Amino acid sequence: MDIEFVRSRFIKHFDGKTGNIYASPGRINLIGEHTDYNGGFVFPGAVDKGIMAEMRPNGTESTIRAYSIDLKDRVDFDFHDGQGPRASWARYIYGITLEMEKLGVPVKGFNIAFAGDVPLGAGMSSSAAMESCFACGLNDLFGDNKVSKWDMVLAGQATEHNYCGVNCGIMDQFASVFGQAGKLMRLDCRSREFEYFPFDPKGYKLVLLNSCVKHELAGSPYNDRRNSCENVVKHIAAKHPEGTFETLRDCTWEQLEEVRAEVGEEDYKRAHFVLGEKDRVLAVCDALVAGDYETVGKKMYETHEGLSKEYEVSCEELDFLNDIAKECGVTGSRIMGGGFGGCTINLVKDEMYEPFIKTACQKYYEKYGKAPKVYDVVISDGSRKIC
Ligand code: GAF
Repeated sequence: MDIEFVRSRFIKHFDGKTGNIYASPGRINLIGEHTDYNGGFVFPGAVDKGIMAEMRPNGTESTIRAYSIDLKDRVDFDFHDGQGPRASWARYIYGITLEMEKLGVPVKGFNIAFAGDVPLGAGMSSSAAMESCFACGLNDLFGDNKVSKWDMVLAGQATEHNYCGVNCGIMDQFASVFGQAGKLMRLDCRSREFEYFPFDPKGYKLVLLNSCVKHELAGSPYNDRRNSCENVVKHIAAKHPEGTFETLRDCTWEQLEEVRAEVGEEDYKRAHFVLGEKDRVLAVCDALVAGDYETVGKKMYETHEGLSKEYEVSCEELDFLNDIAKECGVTGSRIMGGGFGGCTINLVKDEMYEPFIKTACQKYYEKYGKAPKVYDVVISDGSRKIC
């Protein structure tokens, strides 16, 4: 992303003065989908696409003057007025400001202009990139950088819950804040312990194919999926008063079978996927350590199948891209992120890369009248101050 471009817009739209520039990335996730809010494991990494913001205190008590460079939209609001702005992009600024204030940061009014190159609605978490970028800026400008990285992750998640209507887990904000170049991270979402995994699969590439079906989690059945999982946990807990059951992480296959009839087939299927996915992430970690990419790929296909048939967060276009990957002999392929549109993530042997991309683009175009967008994955650093 171009620093000079963001700076020129900041200067033009405000009082001619410059501020500080901050950047935060979007993310990929190798495996471990919809496991974060179930206390399971995820395997994300930050990417080289994200959000860049220039920010500067403006001398007011609580007026935010915000400009979205990409949307060419300006919104001014008082973050203490109790309502906040209507524009959905500005609600991320509003929400994170209040959440950082709750953490003790004495935020005052500020000007902000921001732009992004992480594709919107592609399942690469442009929203977490915004939250963590703004949190990083507020922490630096008003908080002496005293707020910890984990608190910024949680502030981003709380922004989604409290101001944007998405009951998400912590994977996206975590990846955006903690990302490191060349490394994926295995996060245990229950204990919040994590480990960096250098990721340089010799002879393979990771590539995303964007179906260009725009995924939108707000108001989507994403929250329903989470409710289904919580319902299953409630039933299992009621049957086992002797145990502690907070999330599906605490539940076994046998316990799930015990409540199958009570919870109904739909909630059963959702939980069944989550238990399988929890195991798959661990299997992929072992396979990566052993350099066994065939197993990594096999697990990715299994995840796709589960997300499509059990969790039901796929769509025709994503299934089509997955089928093409299979036909081409691609090592692994699956829906990435929340689903309902967005990208597939593909683990492809170097020699298969060109023919796969060519075939996928051609066939997708023939069927849907548009080519999927292709993004080569470059694992990059997390939130940071640029200057
Ligand atoms: C979205 C959410 F924001 C994440 O918390 C996670 O649940 C993901 O969907 C699915 O793995 O990106």
